[in-house]
Amino acid sequence: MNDKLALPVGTTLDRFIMRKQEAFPYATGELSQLLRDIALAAKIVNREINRAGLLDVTGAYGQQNVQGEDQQKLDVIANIRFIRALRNGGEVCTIISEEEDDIIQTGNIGGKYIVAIDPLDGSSNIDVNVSIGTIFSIYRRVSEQGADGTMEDCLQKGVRQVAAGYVIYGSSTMMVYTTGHGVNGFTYDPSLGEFFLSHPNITSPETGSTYSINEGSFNSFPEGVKQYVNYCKESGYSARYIGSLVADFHRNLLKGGIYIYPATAKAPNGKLRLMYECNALAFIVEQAGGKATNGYQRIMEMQPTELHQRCPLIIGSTEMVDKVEEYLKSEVEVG
Ligand code: P6P
Repeated sequence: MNDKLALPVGTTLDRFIMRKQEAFPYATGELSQLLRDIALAAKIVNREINRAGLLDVTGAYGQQNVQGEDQQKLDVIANIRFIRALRNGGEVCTIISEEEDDIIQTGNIGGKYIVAIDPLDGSSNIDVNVSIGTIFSIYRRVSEQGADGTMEDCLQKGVRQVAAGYVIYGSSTMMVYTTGHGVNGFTYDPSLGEFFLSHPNITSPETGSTYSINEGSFNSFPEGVKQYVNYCKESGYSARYIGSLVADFHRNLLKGGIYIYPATAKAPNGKLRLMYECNALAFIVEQAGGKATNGYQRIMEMQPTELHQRCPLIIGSTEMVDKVEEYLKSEVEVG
C-alpha cells in the first residue's frame, strides 16, 4: 500500500489516519494518536465557541498574553483544552502556545513530539461571529526521550515539521492538515461528533485574483508591497480581508489568492508569529502547491531564535507570491 492511497469522501478522520498510517510500515502510531488528540480538543473548543453567545464566555478575559494582547475568554478556554488534550494524550513532551510566555512541559518525558499552537487565532472576532481558527505545528523532539523537552527541541526550522494543520470554526467547522504527503480537509458533523473527509488532496491554484492585506497600514508598507497592492488594483483583483488569518488563508488555499502581513510601522517585524502561525500554514500551502515567504526567504527555512518571534508573511498562490518578491527585489536593487 502506498501513500497515494485514495480514500473516499465521507471517510472518518479516525479511519483516514489509521489507513494512512498503514501506508508506513514502520509507523508506530504515536503521531496518529497525536492527531486524534488534536481533533478531540477541536471538537470541545468547537462546542464552546458555538455556545459563546449563550454562555458568559465572550468578551475579554481581563488579562493580556505574552504578546500584550487582551486575552478573550475563549482564548483562555481553548488554550486550556488543547494543553489538557495534549498532556492527557501522552505523545507530546513540550508545548509552545501563543497564550503562554514560556514552553509548557506536559510531564510526558517519553513523548516524542513537540507541538506549537495558536489555540484560537482571530479571537477578537468571536463577539461579532466571524470565523476564527486554531493553528498547530508538530515536530519530533531532537533531545533524548526520558526528560522534559528542551529549547532546542522547540526552536526548529519549519522544514522539520512532521505535521501541521488548522481548524476553522466557520459556517462549518473543518480540520485541514498535512503530514508531508498532501493536504486533506475534514468537515465536522456535530450531530455525529465526527470529522468526515470532505476535501481530499487539496491543491491550491497557481494564481488567483484575490488579495488579503490590511490596507489601513498602506502608508507604512515596504515600497515593494505598496507597488504590489497597486498592481492588484490595476489588475482588477478583489480585496478580501476578514481580519482572521485562518479564514483568509483557507479561502485563498481553495480558490487561489494571496495573504500578506508585511512589516508596518506598528509591527516592524510583521504581526504574525513564526512558530505557531507562519510555519504551520507554510507547510500546508507548500504541500498544496503554493508558496510562503517573508518576502526574501522561504518561511520554513527561517531559523527561529525566540518562541514568540514575529515575521512578515506573504503566503498563497505561487505566481502571486513570486510577483510580490519581484517588487521587493527590485526595491532592494533600486535602493
Ligand atoms: P490587523 C488576528 O489578531 C490576527 O492575528 C490574524 O488572524 C489576522 O489576519 C490579523 O491578526 C489581523 O491583524 O492588524 O489587520 O487587525
